Amino acid sequence: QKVKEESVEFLIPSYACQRRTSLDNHNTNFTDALSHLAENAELNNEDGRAVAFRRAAAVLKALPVKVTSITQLRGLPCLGEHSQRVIKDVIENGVSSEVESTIHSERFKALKLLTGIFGVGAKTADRWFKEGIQNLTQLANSGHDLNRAQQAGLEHYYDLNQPVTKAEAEAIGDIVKKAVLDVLPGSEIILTGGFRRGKITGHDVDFLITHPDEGKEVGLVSKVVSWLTARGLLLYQKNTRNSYLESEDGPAQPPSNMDRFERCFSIFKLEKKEIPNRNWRAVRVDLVVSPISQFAFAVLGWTGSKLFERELRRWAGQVKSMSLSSHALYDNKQCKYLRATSEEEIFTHLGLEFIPPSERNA
Ligand code: 8DG
Ligand code: MN
Ligand code: MN
Repeated sequence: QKVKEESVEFLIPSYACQRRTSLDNHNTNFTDALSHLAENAELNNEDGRAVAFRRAAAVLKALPVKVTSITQLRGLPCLGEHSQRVIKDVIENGVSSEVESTIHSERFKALKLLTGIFGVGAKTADRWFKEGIQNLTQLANSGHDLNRAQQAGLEHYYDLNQPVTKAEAEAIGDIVKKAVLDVLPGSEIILTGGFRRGKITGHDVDFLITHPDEGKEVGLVSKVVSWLTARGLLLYQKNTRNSYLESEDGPAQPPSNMDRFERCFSIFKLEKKEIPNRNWRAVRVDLVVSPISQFAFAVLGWTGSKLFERELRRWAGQVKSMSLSSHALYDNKQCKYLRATSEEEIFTHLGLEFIPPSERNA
């Protein structure tokens, strides 16, 4: 499958995990349009449609040139009729009328605003919208009982919708690292998520923690959370303990793509001297602890992008008859787990060329 640019042809394989996608996107006009439609589909709980738009956008992100003519798209994978129509509209008119009417609709605007509250998903937002709630004031006046996460989300709405910078992520990293080493010397901590892929801002900060002696890491999340709480550094935290169990006859299948690591979804209080009157801002932080034996899988699973992860699992299942999770890789033909101590080894098991984190921005 090829795209023609003058006499040059580029090979674009169909799974996002088979190709390199840097942050250098030459087709933002198209990928933004398709991402809006994907987002709209997600808000409508139309998962299949959403993934189709995400895959189409990812193909355009991987192209080394800016698309200027529909004929360049011939032979490219993952571009369905609907996506092609949107791209054609953007080429011919600068914008897609479908995208424009979608993002300016009351429904889209309200659902986006409401799901922008930490703790509020598409289903909740849709229920509220149907009750006539379209903004934060209406929500606050509605008399709805908000759960603890949503209360914190509403309280820190502004901060949590401000991008987190790399410098802020590193500042939080220094503090969390201190906490981790204080409660369990010898632990290792790495920054995962978008920052590991080279993004300069993010919606949160993702940390993965382990310890070289298997088993020592058990209970680490709660100890780190206590350390941070004692110093007034957490505005909210929800702790989940490890619930992953390898069974004899195959990998434990977590529901959807949620893994079962010991983890904490938190809102961090980051000191910022330059913010007047307050001297701090709120930042979403995810802490995940993995046993060393699963660490390579955890690193791969928490580095993203979300679509890249999804494509890795689809490749594993459809092409290799394997099940990949953030805990393990299981070969359904050989009926055994395939061990790995590095991301490179996992790609090799999967029969894929190694794609470094900075090229996983699908
Ligand atoms: P951003 O924060 O900069 O906006 O982007 P990101 O870092 O890529 O997104 P993210 O929402 O923070 O997710 C980071 C990675 O973590 C992504 O690949 C998906 C993965 N992830 C979750 N939740 C879970 C989960 O419950 N299990 C597993 N295995 N991965 C998860 O976000
Ligand atoms: Mn993130
Ligand atoms: Mn995250």
